Amino acid sequence: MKLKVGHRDALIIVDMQKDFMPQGALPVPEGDTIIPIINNYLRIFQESKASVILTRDWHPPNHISFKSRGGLWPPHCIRNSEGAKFHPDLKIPSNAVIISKATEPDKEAYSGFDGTELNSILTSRAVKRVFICGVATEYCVKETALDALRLGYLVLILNDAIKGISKSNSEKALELLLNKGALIIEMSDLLE
Ligand code: VGL
Ligand code: ZN
Repeated sequence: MKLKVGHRDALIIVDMQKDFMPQGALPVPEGDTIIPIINNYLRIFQESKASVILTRDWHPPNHISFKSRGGLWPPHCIRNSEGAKFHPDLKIPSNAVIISKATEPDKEAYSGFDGTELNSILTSRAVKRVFICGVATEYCVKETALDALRLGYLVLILNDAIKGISKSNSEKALELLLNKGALIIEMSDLLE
């Protein structure tokens, strides 16, 4: 049985920004290789009148997650910088909703739902299922999916359109998501 995408579905594309791509400040290996696949999902979701959401990491210059403040990461995705831009090859529809997250200096927020309007936007559109792709599997994809599960959405992870920083941590993240009730699917599971 193939899934038919409809107007109560949302495609959530997580953090497909230049700094997370090879050459970026915090590269996800092969992060750019999923762009053509995401573009194909974008076409399907647009044709089906589903919602399209893009999250972006949108840090202030002194964000708590940066090494300078004792965090894990080199500076990345500083708001309004070149590295915070979406990859130019992504075919972003004009009606896509952009969700900026981790915008507060003293608070980490890996999930697209954390401190944002995302849940209220999806609720107002009566969205029931969220299809999640992007980077990084074991950080922002994982936490966005976990929040979506907690909030009561049916969560589908697009396994051919995610990339992680570490292979083993990504596998663990997917296992956790499966255990919590997410479904892991790929392009061939969708009716085109
Ligand atoms: C992310 C590390 C730091 C992500 C964001 O988008 O997965 N990872 N900030
Ligand atoms: Zn970040």
